[in-house]
Amino acid sequence: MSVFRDDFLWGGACAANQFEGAWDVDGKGPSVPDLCTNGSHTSPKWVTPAVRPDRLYPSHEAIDFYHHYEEDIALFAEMGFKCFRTSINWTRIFPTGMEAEPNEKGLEFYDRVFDCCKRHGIEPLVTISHYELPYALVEKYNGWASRELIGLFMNYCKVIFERYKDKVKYWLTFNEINTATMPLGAILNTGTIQGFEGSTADVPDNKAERFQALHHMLVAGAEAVRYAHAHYPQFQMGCMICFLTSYPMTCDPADVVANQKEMQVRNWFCSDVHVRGEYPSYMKRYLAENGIAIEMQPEDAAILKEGTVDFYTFSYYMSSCVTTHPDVEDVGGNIGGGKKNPYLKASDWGWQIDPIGLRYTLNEIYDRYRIPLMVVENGLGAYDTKGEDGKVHDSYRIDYLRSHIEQMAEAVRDGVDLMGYTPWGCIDLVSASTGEMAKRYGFIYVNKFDDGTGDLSRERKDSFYWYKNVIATNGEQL
Ligand code: BGP
Repeated sequence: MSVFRDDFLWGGACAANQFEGAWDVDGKGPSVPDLCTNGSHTSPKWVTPAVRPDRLYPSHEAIDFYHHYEEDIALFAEMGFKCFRTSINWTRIFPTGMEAEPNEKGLEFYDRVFDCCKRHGIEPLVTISHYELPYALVEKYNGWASRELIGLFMNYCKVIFERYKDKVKYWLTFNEINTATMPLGAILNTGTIQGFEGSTADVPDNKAERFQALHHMLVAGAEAVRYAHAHYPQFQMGCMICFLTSYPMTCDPADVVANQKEMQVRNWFCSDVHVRGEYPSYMKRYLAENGIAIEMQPEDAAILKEGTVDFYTFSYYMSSCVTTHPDVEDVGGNIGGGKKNPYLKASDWGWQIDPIGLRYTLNEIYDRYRIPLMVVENGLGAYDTKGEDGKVHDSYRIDYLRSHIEQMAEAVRDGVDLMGYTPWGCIDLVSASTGEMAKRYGFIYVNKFDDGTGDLSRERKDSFYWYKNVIATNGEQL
């Protein structure tokens, strides 16, 4: 007997800006990633306020899902997907984010995508905003630093809710909203990079501005949930957290508290607001000690309270350690860094692999909130090479996924209410952090390379057949 629910949502996850391509087709406007060049593990991407002819912008063609969606969704269906997590590109619907009327051609594209999912019996799970802020809003408002964005975001939400109300039931507000607690969130999420040109590693950090922008996003997300609940009772509204599990490096109580503080600000703050509907008490001290005074409007408290989510989703790739002791080695990779854990191995990009940490994390989140959970990103970014038979034999990816699913099963045995699992980049796509194609996650290989070449043809990797059997047996055969 499988430990997973009968209606467990097995599937995969992608994001519009990382796989659609067609960046200026059918009226689409530029979003922040369309102005990010390619980079690598060792050389960061650049942001340029205008497209430069001498640079390569990987989102512009990406893997051209825009023109391959039927073929790709058919491949997902062949694997037995029950669920497909994707996002809507805000700039396909409102090219600058500020138009009075939406772009009909953009709306039609997602009609086609969701209809295609439906034909294959695949449930869409839609992220409303996955690192796809209209660049015009950066230019005009310095992104989410301005409260104006709440209204503009709501215009967008109202249009897509009404248009897709019969096609989409599961929605997520902001992808990995909590990256805004870290400097890297300025590019990915808050868009507080007005006028900036240069390496993503050199974006000047303004912490107070970032937390103000994050406040606007939290209010906007809650307002979207509140509006959806009032108008579309059939919708299930979720949040999405980049869960960066960390452990105290030693049993020194000072390390334990340092880690607790890290976990609070990085991981729990945003979801405490999303799930419990108010700022947690520990944030008062953190904000005061960091000289941050968030401007709140009188109506914000009620919006946050009334806009709490129905389910909790998160990405999980890695873990790290926290210490107060000097001279402990940094992990050298990971989203947000951290200290190296001697018990763990790391991916080629230095992300520390920790399947047991997933069981631990699921238990921690479920104990805290008692609402259904879903792992909406997990996976191994790896260099894939083709064997002599011309196929990709990605046993390393299978090992990674198997060990994480085993730990999900343990968490379910522990009593966690787990709704589903959508591993990241189910088809190869552009990396969010480095802009590379070489960092591949997919069950499906795409012939597209970092120099922009490749015929975009799709091929099944070994993991494709393995995952198909995992789904067919509801996770019993791993
Ligand atoms: C998450 C993002 C995704 C995705 C994934 C893998 O943080 O939500 O957009 O890209 O990480 O990261 P990367 O592409 O940098 O390997």
